Amino acid sequence: MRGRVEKYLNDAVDRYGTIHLSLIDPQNIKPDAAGVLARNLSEIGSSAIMIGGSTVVSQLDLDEVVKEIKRNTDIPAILFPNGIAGISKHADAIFFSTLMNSSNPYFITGVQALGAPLVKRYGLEALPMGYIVVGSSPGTVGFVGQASPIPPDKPELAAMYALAAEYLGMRFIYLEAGSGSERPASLDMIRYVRDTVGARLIVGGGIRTPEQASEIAKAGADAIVTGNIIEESSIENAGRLIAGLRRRHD
Ligand code: 1GP
Repeated sequence: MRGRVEKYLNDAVDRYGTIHLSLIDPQNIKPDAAGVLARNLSEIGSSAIMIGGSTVVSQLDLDEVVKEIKRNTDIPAILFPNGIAGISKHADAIFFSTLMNSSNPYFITGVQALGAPLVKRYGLEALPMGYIVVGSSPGTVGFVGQASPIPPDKPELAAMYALAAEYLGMRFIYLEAGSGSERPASLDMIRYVRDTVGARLIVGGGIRTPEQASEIAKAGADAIVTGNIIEESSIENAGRLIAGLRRRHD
């Protein structure tokens, strides 16, 4: 069943070709600053705010950050949880993910079973996602999630996992190279996955420049996620990146 946020995301992809999603880690920012940042990101054309991080442990901190984001913007606030602490009742939706290539069942179905009743109780829209960790330097997410990252030169393996996720009913596939990764997912891998599945394809991790974003869009991504460039450099950088994506489509 497709809800309001999923329809919004699909409409945005139809309209802009490739959309931009902003990732805010609630551990790296104060609630007030998160609200201002989210407002600015929405003004420069980011389509939604994702909130999460691989090491989030405080649901209280998360709640405050999500509340301020909701107070300051109209674009959807979508949880991008690392576990139970990543669930907030103040958000609009949750990327309800399974870490497809983890070697630990906890990250494949265990934490999902624990979190599902809470998602229901809070009335969060669940966006079913196959989350695939890729590349040679996935960093924290690869370590914490006990993933066997898919090597950049094995695009067919990423496509196999993506296809399995799609057959399992997931409507979103996320190719995750890891926050702050040296390199984003390889273009060959993105193209291979794009040619294999019809699900919405989200690519994130290590994307820093408009040129990289443009190439990734050309390779077939429906959505590009940036986290570090929003937190570390200026918002103008994200603005240039989004403007580049829009120009591609016009
Ligand atoms: C991490 O893919 C996201 O989960 C974003 O990565 O912080 O490198 O932009 P960056």
